[in-house]
Amino acid sequence: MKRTLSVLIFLAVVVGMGFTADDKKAADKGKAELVASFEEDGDLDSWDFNAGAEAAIEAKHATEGKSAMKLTIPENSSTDKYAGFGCADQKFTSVFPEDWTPYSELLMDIFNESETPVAMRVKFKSDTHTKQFTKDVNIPKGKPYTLKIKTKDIKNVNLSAMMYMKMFIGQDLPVATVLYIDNIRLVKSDAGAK
Ligand SMILES: [Ca+2]
Repeated sequence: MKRTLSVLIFLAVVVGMGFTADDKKAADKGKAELVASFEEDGDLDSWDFNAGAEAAIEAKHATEGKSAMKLTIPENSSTDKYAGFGCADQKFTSVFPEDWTPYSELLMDIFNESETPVAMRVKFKSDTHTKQFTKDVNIPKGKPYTLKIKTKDIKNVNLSAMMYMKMFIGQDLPVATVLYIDNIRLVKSDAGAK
């Protein structure tokens, strides 16, 4: 009898822990606000692609919904090292909130399908392009990867007046690079959620 009770208590604890983990997961998900999921061709209209970069919606490497954006960056002739994607001004505000102060982190799921890791730069601007900050990032090859940029690490820009984000290569690429990008989201900070 005593042993049965112990087993029951043990099970209750395990089940209780299970619920706790699920609750935490749900809470974490609730704190992330979806910015872009790239589900249909029209979703590309809010973005600019330049210096030879091309984008398409494909049902591959999706981490949110059914599709992701396939971004192809051509091998570089060194005439333009800024091939990539991004959005500014009205396009920016159609995708992102202008005020990033309630958020702690920008997340973006990326699958780098090329043979090598790729070094990229992410540039942010605020206050009608007068303030800017560039962060270097390295995208590993051949595995699901989540790019995470903490808003507190975005220096020298006014987080309450954001109006530009661009992700581009800052190097010559010997071969074309293919990235699948999905589930761009902003995570609410604990302070902002209270
Ligand atoms: Ca998606």
